Amino acid sequence: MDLDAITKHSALHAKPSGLILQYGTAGFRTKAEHLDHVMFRMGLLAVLRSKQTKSTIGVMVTASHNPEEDNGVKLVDPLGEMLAPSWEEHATCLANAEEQDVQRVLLDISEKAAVDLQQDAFVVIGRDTRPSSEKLSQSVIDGITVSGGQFHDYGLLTTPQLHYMVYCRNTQGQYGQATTEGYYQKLSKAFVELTKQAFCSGDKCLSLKVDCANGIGALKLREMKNYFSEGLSIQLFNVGTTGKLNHLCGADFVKSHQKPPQGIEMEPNERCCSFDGDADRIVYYYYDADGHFHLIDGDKIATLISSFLKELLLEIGESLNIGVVQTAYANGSSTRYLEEVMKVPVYCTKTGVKHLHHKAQEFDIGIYFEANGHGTVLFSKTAEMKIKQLSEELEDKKRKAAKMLENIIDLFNQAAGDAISDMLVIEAILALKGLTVQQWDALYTDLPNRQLKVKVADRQVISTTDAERKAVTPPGLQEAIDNLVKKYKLSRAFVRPSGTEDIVRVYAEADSQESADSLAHEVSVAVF
Ligand code: NG1
Ligand code: ZN
Repeated sequence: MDLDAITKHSALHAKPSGLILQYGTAGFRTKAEHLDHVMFRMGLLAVLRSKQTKSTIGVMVTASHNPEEDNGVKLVDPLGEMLAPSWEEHATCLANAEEQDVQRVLLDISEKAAVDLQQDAFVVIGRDTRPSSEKLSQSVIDGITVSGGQFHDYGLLTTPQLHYMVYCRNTQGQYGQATTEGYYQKLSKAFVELTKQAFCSGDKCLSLKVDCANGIGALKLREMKNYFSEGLSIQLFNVGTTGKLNHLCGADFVKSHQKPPQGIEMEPNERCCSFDGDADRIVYYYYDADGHFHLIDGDKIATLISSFLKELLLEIGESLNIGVVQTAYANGSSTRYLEEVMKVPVYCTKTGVKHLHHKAQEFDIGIYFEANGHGTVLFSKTAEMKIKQLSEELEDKKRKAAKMLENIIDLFNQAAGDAISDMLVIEAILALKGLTVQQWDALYTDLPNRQLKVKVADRQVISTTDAERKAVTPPGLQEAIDNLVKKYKLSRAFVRPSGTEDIVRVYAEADSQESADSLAHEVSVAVF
């Protein structure tokens, strides 16, 4: 590494003085104009991580569901996973180093992480459709090239596609071809195979309206549509030609406002879904005949998928262990339904997919979803091999079930939560089971809930334990929350500092919407 060249280039991507940023739940995220130095430095860091792991590393330029003016960056580790926690710290140190310290911090990281600087480095880059993303990804490339790394720039990609590319490249093509073409082929082949069995294929039960949040999902879904044109009819809305990214639309808007996005025409009982700005989240919804809006969030998606997988496992007579992983934001009704009715073990982790993903890896089949619609299903190597073997050995109905499981494995993105892949799984399950959106929704009734954001001077004064369900500091806060919760029926509430915004999040649920609203409000006052 030519440290002098790095110093010279670094000056061209100068850090605004006094700016301190943290590698948070989903990397760095803030106003786009403050990110040039972070991008350059993440190019440098990706090279070090690649040298250390002797693998391809990914860099994704996106701020997901944040407003269009924001941007962000995260690194993707060799198996398509989120960056390891110790490297998140290195990322924060490097991003915040003053200009004259960049060289020293780089050498420090190399030493601490035992990076062999002679090793080759390869980095792949993807970006979302934000106006600022192209220039920012050029700064990442500048960081990579000046530190002697090789790179491939995929240009516009959904976040989960970039995760997929990294995974493919580090498993020598075993997982799939590391191209968008390879991604489309893998998923569409699995989808077409799976839905061949569906008794209602071809008619209107396989038609869906998709709100693309005016983001990258529109471009990619449009490309992909050609691969399964006969199996599923998709109509795209909010495709980015007129509207602003994530503005009054997208999965985050629909989930947090509990209302439909603008820019979509919905008929009663019609199945609709929304992606977020980088297409790693999905939620479903519909209007009933009385004009009531029904949201089907990540919890209900996890439930549908769990029940389908459990049925298939029963059919093939194999006792692979299933676990469902949620966060504190999971609706209490979903947890109860999964545990008591479906009898599947449920685990709660801290917010942020890296925590859920990690926990899900403990099972043969780990199903994880955040309530906001971010999730996927992971299959262990043992489970995958067993299912493959059974699909060759078994006969008739059992063989059919094993084949379905094989296709489901291919259809789920094993590297990250993926709106396109999840959508295809859900559509396939609904078709195979002959379920309408209303029947799916009726699995259980969500407890009324409310999420609020509270602006405080320093959100870090709040620390939590028990997978963020209990506040440890400031003193007295948890007692105050406990006392408020006692006033309502079927109630629960918690607070935690956001990892992506400078706010504290308040969550409350109770037996009625009024109660949930007023509990959330009272807890906000206790926080403030
Ligand atoms: P924060 O801001 O830490 O609550 C939000 C979401 C997470 C996750 C990340 C990353 C909620 C309550 N929080 O995190 O689930 O998706 O963004 O995008 O939805
Ligand atoms: Zn996202």
